[in-house]
Amino acid sequence: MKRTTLTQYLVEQQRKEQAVSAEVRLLIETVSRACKAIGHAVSKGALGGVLGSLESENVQGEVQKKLDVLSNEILLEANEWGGHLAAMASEEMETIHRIPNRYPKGEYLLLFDPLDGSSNIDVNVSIGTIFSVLHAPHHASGRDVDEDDFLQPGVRQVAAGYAVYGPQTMLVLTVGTGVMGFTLDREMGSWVLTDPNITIPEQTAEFAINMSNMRHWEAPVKRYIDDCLAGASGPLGKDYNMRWVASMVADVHRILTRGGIFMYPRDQRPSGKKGKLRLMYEANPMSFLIEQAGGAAHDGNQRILDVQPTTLHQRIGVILGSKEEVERVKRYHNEAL
Ligand code: P6P
Repeated sequence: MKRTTLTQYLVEQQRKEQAVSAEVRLLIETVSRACKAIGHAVSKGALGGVLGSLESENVQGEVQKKLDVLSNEILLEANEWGGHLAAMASEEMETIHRIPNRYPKGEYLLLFDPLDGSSNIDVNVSIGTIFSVLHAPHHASGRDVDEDDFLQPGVRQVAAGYAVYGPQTMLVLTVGTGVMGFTLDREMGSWVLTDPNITIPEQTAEFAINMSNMRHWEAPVKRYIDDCLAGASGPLGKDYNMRWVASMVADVHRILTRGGIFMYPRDQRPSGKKGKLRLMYEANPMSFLIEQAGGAAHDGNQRILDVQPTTLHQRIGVILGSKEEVERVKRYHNEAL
């Protein structure tokens, strides 16, 4: 049976729908190759001497895992020379990484969380790479790119996706014309289109949240989870199941595959007032994918993709997934105003 590869899909998107430029096609193919290399390093585990933590901390103040730093380096090195980017930003780097002068510069910006779910690396649970592509606004002006050029609302993303390193290694991608899932054929080394036009069921009976934070939640979140826990005899009239992998890529992949609602809301702790997850390279790419698959993504106040960023590493509350459930949580927030 003829199988469509990532390259063929991107060429068709470039030719038929003008959905991607030649530069974006090259960028996505380069990122997908880097994800293959990251997945290979991850799969070696202890045999590759890459497990465990370093003495260093990242800009988030989180202890860096060896694989975090390795994954970041793989993405930087893969994308520096291609001529498609002006700069990159990463969860693992305090400031932006400009393309060195020895290479040509392009008109796009690449943002990534090189290895999300780090707390799961050493316990062999699925983790992933999240990426987001923006236009570089400075390009036309000829001035040097700076951090402010990255601070664009998520609605301006050109492309977004993730690789999930699990029982299968998959790449899930949108260029604004739907969500496509590719499975890595390890023998051929190619990404094969196995899940075309992924859509999320509007309804669900499965929620994902870290319940140990319950005492810190704001009232609307507590009300919603209480309603879910009340089951069929409660206001929602059905029994709910709960899942929490504590790896955003794995939780979002499950929701794209079978529906559900994912919640990492802001809470009442000083450290949680803005949420835990990062807007630019976690919430925005995942929200783009979720909306392209027919779901919704909200921060408790507004649509995540409409949020105007103010800093590169800012955090945000995240409520995303099956549209009907996200709308319900949004309604509970509005009723609490
Ligand atoms: P908690 C992983 O560290 C991460 O950034 C996301 O991938 C995940 O959804 C969340 O944090 C898990 O957080 O507090 O449950 O460990």
